[in-house]
Amino acid sequence: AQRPDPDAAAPLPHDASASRRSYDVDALAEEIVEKLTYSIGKSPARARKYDWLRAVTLTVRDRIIDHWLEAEDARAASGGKQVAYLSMEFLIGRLLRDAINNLNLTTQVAEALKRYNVDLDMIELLEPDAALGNGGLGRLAACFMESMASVGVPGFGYGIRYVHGFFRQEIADGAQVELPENWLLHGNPWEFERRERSYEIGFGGKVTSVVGEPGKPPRQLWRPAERVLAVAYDTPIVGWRGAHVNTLRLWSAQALDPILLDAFNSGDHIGALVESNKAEAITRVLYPADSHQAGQELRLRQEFFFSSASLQDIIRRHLETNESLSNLHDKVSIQLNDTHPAVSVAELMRLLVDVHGMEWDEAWEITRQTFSYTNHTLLPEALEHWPIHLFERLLPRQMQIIYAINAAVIRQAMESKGFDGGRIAAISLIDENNGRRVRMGQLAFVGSHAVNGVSALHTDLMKETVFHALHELYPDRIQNKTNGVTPRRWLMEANPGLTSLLKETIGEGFLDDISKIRDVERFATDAGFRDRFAAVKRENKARLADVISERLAISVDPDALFDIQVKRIHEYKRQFLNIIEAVALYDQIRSQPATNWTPRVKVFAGKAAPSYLQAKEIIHLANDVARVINSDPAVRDLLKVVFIPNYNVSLAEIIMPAADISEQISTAGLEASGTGNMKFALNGALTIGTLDGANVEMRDHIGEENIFIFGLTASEVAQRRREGHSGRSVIEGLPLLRDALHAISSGVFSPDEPNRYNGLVGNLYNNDWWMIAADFQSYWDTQRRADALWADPAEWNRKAILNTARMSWFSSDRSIREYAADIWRTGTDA
Ligand code: F58
Repeated sequence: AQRPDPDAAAPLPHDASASRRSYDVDALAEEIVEKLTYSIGKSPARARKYDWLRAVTLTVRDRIIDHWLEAEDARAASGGKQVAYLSMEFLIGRLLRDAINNLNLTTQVAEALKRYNVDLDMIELLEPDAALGNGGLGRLAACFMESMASVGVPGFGYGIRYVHGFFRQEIADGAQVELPENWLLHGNPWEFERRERSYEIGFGGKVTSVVGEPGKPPRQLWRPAERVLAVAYDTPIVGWRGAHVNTLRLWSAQALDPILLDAFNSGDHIGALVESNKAEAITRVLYPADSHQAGQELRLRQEFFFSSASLQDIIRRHLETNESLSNLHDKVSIQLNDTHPAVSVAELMRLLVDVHGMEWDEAWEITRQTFSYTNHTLLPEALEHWPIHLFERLLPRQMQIIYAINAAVIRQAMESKGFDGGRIAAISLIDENNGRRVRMGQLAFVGSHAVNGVSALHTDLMKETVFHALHELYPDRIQNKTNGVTPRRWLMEANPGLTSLLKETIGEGFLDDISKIRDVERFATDAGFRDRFAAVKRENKARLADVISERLAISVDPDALFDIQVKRIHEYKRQFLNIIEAVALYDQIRSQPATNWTPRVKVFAGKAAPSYLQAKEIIHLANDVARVINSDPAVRDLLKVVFIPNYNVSLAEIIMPAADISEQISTAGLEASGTGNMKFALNGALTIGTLDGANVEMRDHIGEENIFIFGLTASEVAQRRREGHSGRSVIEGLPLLRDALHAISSGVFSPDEPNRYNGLVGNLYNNDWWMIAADFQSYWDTQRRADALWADPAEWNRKAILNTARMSWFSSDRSIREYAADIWRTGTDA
C-alpha cells in the first residue's frame, strides 16, 4: 500500500545559518509588511485585523521553519531513536502566542506592530482555537508535544485533521445547544500540506491465502473493497527558546479518485461525487463523547484510518535510512494515547508479516518492543470494545491477526502461569459475554512492552481492577507516569503578571528549569511579597470579571472569593455536588442574614456530550440556580453563580490564573489524574479536592496543610458500593442537604417546569452511585473552613504562594523525561 515517491532525492543538508531570519524589531516590522503586501496582497493602510494576524503568523512561522529544517537534518544525520505519539486528539488551542513566547519574541513583535498602531494582544485573540480534542486526554497530548520539543525528545505527533473540531456551546434558556465548529474557515497558516506523504487505507473486502515458497506458510493477502487516501498536514511545534521543533502530522481523508470520471461523463454528476463524500466523511468531525465509547462504524474507520496511515509513514521513513525493519524498535517508539489507536498492534503485524514478508515471531517481538500504551480511564462504560461482526467486516485481516495473537497469549498464560476459566476469560482479547466483542484495552496491553497509568492512584487501581489478570500474567509491564502540564502555556503565557513578579523576585532561572520556582517559597512569609502576589491575583480576577460581564452581563466583584469548577460535565466529576452546596449556602444566607458570610462567586464552565442527558440536566440546573440567586436582592453580593458558555483552551487560559479555590471533587477512584487541578494550583489557587487522581500526589508535594481534602477515599467508595449504599438515610439525617434537594426538586429554580430535576434528585435518594449525598457534609464543612481561612488574607496568601512554589513536579517536562527514560529509551537534552 506504499506509494512510490518519485520526488525522493538524497537530502542535501540545509544551511540554516545562511537563511536565518533576524529577531530584531526593524527586521520584524519590515517583514510583517512584506507578508502583508506580497503574501496577502494588502497595503498596511487597507489591511484589516485578520490580515495583520496572518502577516504576523507568517513572519513568526518563518523563524520556526529555520529551526525546523535544522532539526530534521540533525535527526536524519544522527539516526537516533524517535518517538511517534499516536493520539486521536490534540487539543492545541491557539498557537501564535505559544510560538512567539517560545522564540522569546514577545517584546520585539509587540514593538514591531506598535509601529503600525496594531496591538499584539488584540491580534492574538483573533486566532481560532484548534479544538481537536474533547478534554484532558487531548490537552495532555498537546502539552506533551510542547514538552517534547522543549526538553529535546525528537518526535512526531500523529493524529487526525478534523475539519470540525469540538462543537461550540451556547446556552439557550439555560440549556446547552451544540453548534458546529469551523476552525479552518479562514485557512490555517500553521499547516503544510504534504501531498507526497499520502497513503492508501483499505476497508472491507476479503483475505485470500497465497501459497508461498516451499516450506513456508501461505501468505495472507488482504484485498480491501474500498480504499481512501490519507494526506499528511504538518504543523511545526516549537519548544522553549526554539531549541527544538517537532512535527505534528495530522491526516486528512480524500477519495483516491475524487470524481468518478465514468459516472461524470455519463451525466451522473451527483453520483460521481459519492465516493469522495464517503471518503472525506472519515476526517470530517471529532466525536464529542468523553466517557461513553462511540460505538459507530465511522469511529472505527477513523481509528484505523489514522493508525494505518501513521504506521505506513513510520515504516517508509524507517526504510529511507535503514536496510530492513528488523531494527524498527531501536529507531522508533510508538506511544498509544489510550486505546483509540490500539488497532495499530494488528495493523503493524499485518504490515510486517503480509506486506514486508517478516516471520510472525520476529514481527511479534518487534511489535511489542515498539509499542507502549497509556490508559486514561477505569470507567467501564468508556472502555472500547467492538462487535466482532463489525470489526470483521471492516478489517477482516486485522481480525484474523487478533485471533492469532489471542491464541498465543492464552496458550502462554495456561502454560506459564496455569491460568484457566475466569482468568483466561479476563485476559482474552475477545469478550464472549456481551455478544462477542474485541477488547481494545487487552489488545493494547498485550501488544506493548510498557503500559502506564496517569497518576499513582490510578496506576494502582489499574492493577487491581481492569488489568488485574493481565498484571498477574505480565507483572513488570504496568508502570506509573503521573501527568503534567506545560508551564510555558499555563504559567508564562496565561499569567504574565505572576511571571514578571517571579522573575523580579527569584530571577529568570525558573523559565528554563521550572523546579527553581521553589525558590519563591521563602517569600511566603514576606508581607510585601504577599501583597504583590495578591495584587496579581486581583488583576487576573478583574480580567475574568470583565469576560463575565461582556459575555453574560453579570457583574461580579473581584474582591469576592472566586470558587471555580471548569472541566467536562460528568456525573463522576460531581458538578452537582457543587451546585447543591451553592443552593444550601443560598438558603443559609437568606435565613441568617446577620451572619458574616464570605462573599463568593461560584464559576462553572464545561461541555456535556450531546447524548449525555444527565450531564445536560446538570448544565441546565447550574444556569437555573444562577438565574435565581443572581437576581435575589436578599443575597446582595454575598453569592453569585455563573456558568460561562463554550469552555475551551483559550477561556481556560483566562480562568486558571483567576481562581482562589479550585474544585477537584470527583468521586474518589474515578478521575484518572486530572490536569486542570495542576494548572490552578500552579497559578496559586487552593484546591478543594477528594483523594482522587493526581490530587493525592499534589497533597504530598504541596503539604496537607495547604490543600483542602475531604470526602470518602477510593477504597471507602468501593466498600460503600459493596454494602449497597443509597442516599436516602443520609439525606434524611442532614436537614441542610434535604432542604436544598427539596428546593431543587420542587421547582424553586425551575418554576416553568417544576419537575425538571426530579430525576436528578431522585437518583440521590434511590442510589447515590457517585456518593454525592455520602460526601455532602464533609464537603460543606470543608467549604466553611475555606471561608474561615479567607478571613485571614495573610495566611491565605501564604498558602497560595506555597502552592505555586511547590507545583513544579507537575510540569509535563518532568512527565516527558520519565517517559523518555523508562519507556521510550530516547535521549533528552537535559
Ligand atoms: C482524561 N480522559 C481523564 N478522555 O479523565 C483525566 O483524569 C486525565 O487527567 C486525562 O485524561 C489525561 O490523562 C479523557 O479526557 C477523553 O476525553 C476520551 C476522548 C475519546 C472518547 C473517550 C474519552
